Amino acid sequence: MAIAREAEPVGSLKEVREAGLDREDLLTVYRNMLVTRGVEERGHILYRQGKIPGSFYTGRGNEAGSVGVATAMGPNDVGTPLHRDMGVHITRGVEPWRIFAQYMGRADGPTKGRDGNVHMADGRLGLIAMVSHLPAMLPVAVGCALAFRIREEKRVAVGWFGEGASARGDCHEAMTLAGTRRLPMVFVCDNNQWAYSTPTHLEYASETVADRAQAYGFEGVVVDGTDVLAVYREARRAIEKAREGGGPTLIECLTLRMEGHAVHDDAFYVPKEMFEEWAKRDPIERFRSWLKDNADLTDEEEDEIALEIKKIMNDAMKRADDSPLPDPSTVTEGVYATPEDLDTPHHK
Ligand SMILES: Cc1ncc(C[n+]2csc(CCOP(=O)(O)OP(=O)(O)O)c2C)c(N)n1
Ligand SMILES: [Mg+2]
Repeated sequence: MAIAREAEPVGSLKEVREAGLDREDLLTVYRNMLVTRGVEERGHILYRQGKIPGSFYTGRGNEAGSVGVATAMGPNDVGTPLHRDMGVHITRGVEPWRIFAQYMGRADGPTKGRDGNVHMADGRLGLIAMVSHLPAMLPVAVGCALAFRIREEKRVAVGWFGEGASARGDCHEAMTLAGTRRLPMVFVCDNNQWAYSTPTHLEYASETVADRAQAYGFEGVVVDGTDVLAVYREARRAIEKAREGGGPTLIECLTLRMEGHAVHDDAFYVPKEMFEEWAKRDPIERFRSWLKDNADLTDEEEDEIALEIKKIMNDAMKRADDSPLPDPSTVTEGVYATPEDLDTPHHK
């Protein structure tokens, strides 16, 4: 039997209000999920057009996990999102055209054309860009949490990791330090049931990843990663608990990776039935029907939002395409931070 708590689904609008979201917030969450998917769907088009150098990664199926957690973060909190967490960038306010520019290696992407992939973040929005080595960003996030503790700031660090990456030593080190020092840290496991072609039973021997939290001295919770409201509620609880000195939480968001590991992988090793089963639990479809049943989302409103997103995507694609490739003479710029780069609320 699992040790970690299993999160309850969020039922009514009343419960959602108690968790801190009004109707306008709910529609913002819905928009952010649609933009997240829209960006990645357009990314596929750019890839097929030969406009994306290198590979292309998406987080299809993880829109609720990424948007739900980011919605619960405070403005001065810090996060280290990974390759399945586009929704974090979108929710924190990265404009879609800058992501398309990033995909295409253009000068207006967050890395100013230094990288054509998801190793990106806008530091002004409290996000730190990932490196490929997984889960190397967890110790970085824990370091932020330690800094907040030392400076006596009421801020929280959120670190993401995959269930496959949880097998590595840096995950253990990060959780040990966060647990022993009771740091203001929230660990979010994007458990999409595959680490490339490795299934979960070959990744960890416990029933859930969140079961490990108890051994590190903090709470573990498993949440349905296709239910954006349940994710939000658990993330908010964990973040506010950490802010008030209650120590870390490990939230495991259970989903299925709905595409290959990256665009070069057709996921032939994932049973067809598994895709069919999880397709019925599409996070955006689930939230849309919840909004209709519980928050009076009308057909007109839905069409209006869909049109709005389509326009954002079209304008963003065009604006990104107009962005130039970086000037080679600037290649050494951005290697080290300037005093101006560090003059943000997140670096104070
Ligand atoms: C230390 C390290 N080893 C191997 C890799 C190659 N690699 C990239 S993604 C990946 C699978 C990761 O699986 P998981 O942590 O479950 O994340 P997911 O991609 O499923 O979101 C691997 C093995 C890497 N990036 N870093
Ligand atoms: Mg995985």
